[in-house]
Amino acid sequence: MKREIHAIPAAPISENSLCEALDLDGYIVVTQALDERWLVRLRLAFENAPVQSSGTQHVEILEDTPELDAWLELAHHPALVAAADHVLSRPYHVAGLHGRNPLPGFGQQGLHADWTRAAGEPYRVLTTLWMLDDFTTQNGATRVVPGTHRFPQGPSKSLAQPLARHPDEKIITGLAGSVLIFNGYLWHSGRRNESSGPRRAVQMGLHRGAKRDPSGESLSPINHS
Ligand SMILES: O=C(O)CCC(=O)C(=O)O
Repeated sequence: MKREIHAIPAAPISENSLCEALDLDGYIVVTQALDERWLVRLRLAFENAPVQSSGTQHVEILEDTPELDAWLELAHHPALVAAADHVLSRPYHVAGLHGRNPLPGFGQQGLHADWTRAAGEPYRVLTTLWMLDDFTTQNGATRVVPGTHRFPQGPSKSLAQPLARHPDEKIITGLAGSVLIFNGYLWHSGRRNESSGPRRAVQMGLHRGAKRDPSGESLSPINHS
């Protein structure tokens, strides 16, 4: 079947810069990764999800999710493929895919890494957040601590408290259609949505290695409420 790619091809970042940023900082934001048509298709799953008035909305992606192809196609996005080839090396596979929308007043998480690493182990996890709304300081844009993907451990217990702040943390803002791609060992977290609107994102994780279980690996390592 022919794939429909709606990425805007004028990539604002070269593959070299993307790889350098992933090595040095552990993350990269690719702007204009998705065009409006792709965004509209992805948002439909949020619109069809059960209504929720508090907490963080998690949208499960199932066979009958509207515009499922638009979700699955993200794994083939050129920016993601370049990042995954660099950080994970082939083969790798999608190990978690859902929609995430911290509702107004909710969404603050403690700093965490998505995976822990044994000494000398290669990087195993790449996490992506595809912005379906503009990510702003007000609506709970993700925070990251650059360079922490190189640390063997995740944040200390005290730093992992939701209200704790790291002196070097950076808030990743971006326009809808951007994607934040980061090494799964990077310390990061969602933030409280202080706006009155949504902050919808596709959260997709890739894991090093071939997919073992056709029904999909456990999503638990990449899920934090
Ligand atoms: O949505 C975000 O900003 C980050 C979410 C996250 O880090 C998580 O769910 O583990």
